[in-house]
Formats: sequence, structure tokens, C-alpha cells
Amino acid sequence: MLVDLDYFFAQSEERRNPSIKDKPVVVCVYSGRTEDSGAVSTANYVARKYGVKSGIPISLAKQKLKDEDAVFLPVDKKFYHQISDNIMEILRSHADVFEQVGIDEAYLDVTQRTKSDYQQAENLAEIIRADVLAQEQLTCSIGIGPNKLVAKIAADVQKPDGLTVVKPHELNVFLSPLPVRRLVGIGKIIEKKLEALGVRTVGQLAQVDVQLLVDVFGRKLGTYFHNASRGIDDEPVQERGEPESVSRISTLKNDTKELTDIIDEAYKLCDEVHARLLKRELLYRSVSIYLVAGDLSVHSRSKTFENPTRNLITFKETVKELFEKLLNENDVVARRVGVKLSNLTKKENQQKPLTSFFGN
Ligand code: DCP
Ligand code: CA
Ligand code: CA
Repeated sequence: MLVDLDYFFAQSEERRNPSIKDKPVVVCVYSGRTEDSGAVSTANYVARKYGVKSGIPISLAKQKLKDEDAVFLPVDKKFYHQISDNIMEILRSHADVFEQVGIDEAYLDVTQRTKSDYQQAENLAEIIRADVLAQEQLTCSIGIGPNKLVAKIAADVQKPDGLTVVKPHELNVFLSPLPVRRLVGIGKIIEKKLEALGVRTVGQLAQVDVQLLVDVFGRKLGTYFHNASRGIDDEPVQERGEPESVSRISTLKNDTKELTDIIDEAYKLCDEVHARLLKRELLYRSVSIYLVAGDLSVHSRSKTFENPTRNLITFKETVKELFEKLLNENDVVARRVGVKLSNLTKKENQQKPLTSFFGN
């Protein structure tokens, strides 16, 4: 099954302040440039009725909601991460194999514990929904299917607070009428190309000769579309390993050439990245910095140490040194800056690098 939390950031805000529940709630990533510049991170379903959704400019959302008593809030990632961590632990406890795939969704292989019985899986899904609601006061949507591909689509078709079960013999009836957009990996551009071939639905896609798909989209994508349209997918649910890197990037209040301004911002990012490193009990060997210039060119510098460390001072000193170097070598105005730690190892097992020595 695939469990996805409903309008996650906005629902988290509703939980914190239930009085906003019936109003349009819009969670925003403010860039800090002007009062309304930035993009909508997500919105509750009340706001979605007015056409407000992830990715649109905040100013546009305000325009759409100008006659409503709408609530605009800044993202509070720390708060959402706490809720997410708690919920992921609940979900993990109900799975044979658990794979978190984003801040608000996870695949649960429940084949063993349900003995491949769809009714048992459905009962389990109800238990999970009740559990998440009781412990964290959030609703989610769950899709159940014979594989990850189908479970993901199933979770999406009855949002919010939905439960959709697709048994193997129902695959065809379930998939055929859906727009191709529902398949993971099909965005606007591919949708257009498929439309040119006269293909709008998953059922129509299933009718297209696989060779034609390969000719148009290449072997990898073409075969994927061919299989996906038939609900074929054999990707296993897999526990994710430790991350290969931890990083943060942010937009400066004003474009600047001043090292001190850049460092001020970068140090804040260092603190956040370092907190995540400690929380996951990791050590780093490499420090990188990023600078996106006013002309949007991207510059970066890295330094790798002999031995793994978790030292924050070393991290910050290295970041400073790398920015100094970068600014000496390039005449650039900084617009966005970022820091990254990589070549991570688990604290108790320093021998074992998570990323290949050869890869980077
Ligand atoms: N998110 C974001 N920017 C995007 C998409 C998502 O910041 N372009 C954030 C906010 C979402 C969270 O990620 O709350 C999870 O994304 P989902 O795509 O699962 O969307 P929601 O949970 O908000 O809504 P839904 O009920 O459709 O799942
Ligand atoms: Ca979601
Ligand atoms: Ca999601």
C-alpha cells in the first residue's frame, strides 16, 4: 500500500490552530524579496476549490482568494518534520517492509502480514488510518494494489481521506479510463507528445505498439509506459538507506557581493544541516558550498577531509574558506547560497562509506 498524508503542510497548520479549518489555508514559501513574492507550497481543500495549488505564485493565490477570509502562513518545515517522523514510525510498525518516499508518503509491503488477502489489507488500512488520526490528528489517503505503481495511483484517486483497493482482476477497469497524467513520470510535456499520438487515457496508451513508444520516447521510457499502462511493475518495496548528503540552500534578502552577508546566511544553513547530521548520527568527510548568481549561473566549491568528522566549527570554517575562494576567483553577485555535507558515514561504523569513493 501507499500511504499519503492529505494536504500535509496545510493540514498540519490546521491541527496546530483548528480555528482556521473551515477557511482557505495557504502555506507559502516566501522568498523575502517583496511582501508577496514566492510560491504556494500547498493549500487545504477549501482553498483548492478556488484554484489555489502547489507552485502558483503567492500573489496569484491572493488574487483568487481576495473575497474570502483566507489564511496565508509561512512554511514551518521543522514542525512538519516532527509530525512526519512520528507518523512514519506508526506506518513502519504496520509494515513487513517500509519505504518512505517523501516527507508525507510511504510504501508499505504488507504481503506477509495479510497473507496476500486484499480484505485483510483493507482492514489493516482502516486500522492505520484510525491510528494516525488518533495519535497525530491527521487524515491520509491509502491505495492498495498488487504493486507500487498501482498502489500509488490508487491512493491519489480518492483524496482526501480516501481508501482505494485495486485487486489484480480489477486492474484493467481501474486503469483504462484514467488520464495518462496519473502515471508517475508523465508530466505536461510527455502528455502533449502522447496527445499528438491520439493517446489521452491509460487504456489508449496500452493499445499503442510498444515499438512506437520506444521510437518516440527511447527504450527505457517507452518500455516503462508500455508496462505501466497495463499495471505491470515489479519494483520491490525497499527500506531506504541513509542519505548521501544533507544540504540546504536559501535565497538572500538582497543580492550581494559582500562576503560577510553571504557568510551570515550560510552559517544559519550550516546550523540546520548540522542538526540534521547529528539527528541521523552521521559523520561527514566533504563540505560543499553553492552560490547562484544574479544571472542565475551556479558556482560551487568542495573540500574533502581525510577522516570523518561531525565538527560544526570545522564545517563553518570550511564554508567560509570556500566562499572566500569562490569570491576571489569570480566576480559574482550572490542571489542564493547553499551548503552541503556529503561522504557521510554512520557514526558507529566509520569504516563503511555510504557513497562510493570513486563516485565523488
Ligand atoms: N510541497 C511543496 N511544493 C510542491 C509540492 C509539495 O512544498 N510543489 C510540499 C507541501 C505538501 C507536501 O510537500 O503539503 C506533500 O506534497 P503532496 O504532493 O503530497 O501534496 P499535499 O499533501 O499538500 O496534498 P495532497 O492532499 O494532494 O496529497
Ligand atoms: Ca500528500
Ligand atoms: Ca505526497
